[in-house]
Amino acid sequence: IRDSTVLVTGGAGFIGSHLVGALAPHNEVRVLDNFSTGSREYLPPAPASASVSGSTSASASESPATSSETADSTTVHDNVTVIDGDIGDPMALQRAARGVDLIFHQAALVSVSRSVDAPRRSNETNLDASLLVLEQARQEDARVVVASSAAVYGHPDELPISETASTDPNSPYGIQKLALDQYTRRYAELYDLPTVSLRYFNAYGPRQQGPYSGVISTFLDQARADNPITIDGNGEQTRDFIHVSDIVRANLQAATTDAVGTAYNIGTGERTSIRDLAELVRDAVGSTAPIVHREPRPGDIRHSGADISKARRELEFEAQVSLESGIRSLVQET
Ligand code: UD2
Repeated sequence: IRDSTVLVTGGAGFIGSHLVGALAPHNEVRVLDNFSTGSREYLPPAPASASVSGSTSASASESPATSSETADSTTVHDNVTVIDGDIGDPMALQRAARGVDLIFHQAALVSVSRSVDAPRRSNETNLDASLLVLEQARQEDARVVVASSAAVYGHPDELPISETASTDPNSPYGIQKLALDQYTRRYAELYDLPTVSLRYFNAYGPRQQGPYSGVISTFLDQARADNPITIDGNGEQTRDFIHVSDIVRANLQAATTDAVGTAYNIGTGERTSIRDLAELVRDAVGSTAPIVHREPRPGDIRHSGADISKARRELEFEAQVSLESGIRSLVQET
């Protein structure tokens, strides 16, 4: 997409920041992030002569600078304005969304286990505040692309999992994403808003960090430190791992598609066992770390893999990065 004014909620986070990087060259981008897990370092760097705060841009951007700069918003790049605030704060959200054509809603509390420990707290962000984002999109008459999750399916009743499989989430996180996913769909119908919901399978790539970061970054850290690679259970469980650059491409497709008002599985269509993954990562690093087995994770989903035919057909999206090359580039670039 080009010459649009775009809001990315969670734009300083793992997936959001990659999306901002792809959008910034050709669009005016707003980032709304509370920096709870995101980082300014993930945002595109300011050109050498640009100011880092205040209202002056060093050079004329493609689209006119319409953002009203205040004390808590900063220009980090000619085309990127950062609002340090919470999606649950209506004032911050309103300011960030003013005049936008398009919203990518990536902000969330992504930890499934935290949602189990504190369901109301995660519901506040993942559902209540997300509903504010949808309402803001309605206000601005903006298209909205929402980050949903394979977590909506819970233990799947079919493989590969199609969008019509039963949805029976087994965590508060999954319940929240399912409710958001359904709101997103119904906003298209009830308010004639172009909305798209993307059900991400297991995302991985640079900047996925922290205690809830996912098995690939955990294994990579372990392999690099020559620490034991910790497989939960027998390692025969499988996942559909999708590289963040493919997730970004799916979002860009969703930004222009006519096939709105619906949810798409965003995966590769390939399943990999955790045991194979451990070996892949160890080999890519050239590590001699031992592989050890722990107790299986309680409530762990056994197998997960996307049926990608709907995304291929209607969204014209297909993942391009194989797990092997995704892991290789992760090892080389980070
Ligand atoms: C993913 C998503 C989650 C939700 C869920 C839906 C991530 C990070 N999380 O959870 O947000 O959408 O899917 O079903 O993408 N494992 C090990 N050793 C480790 C860490 C993990 O064996 O050190 C195993 C773990 O037991 C599981 C698999 O690896 O079988 C994947 O774990 P994960 O936490 O990366 O992601 P998942 O599928 O639980």
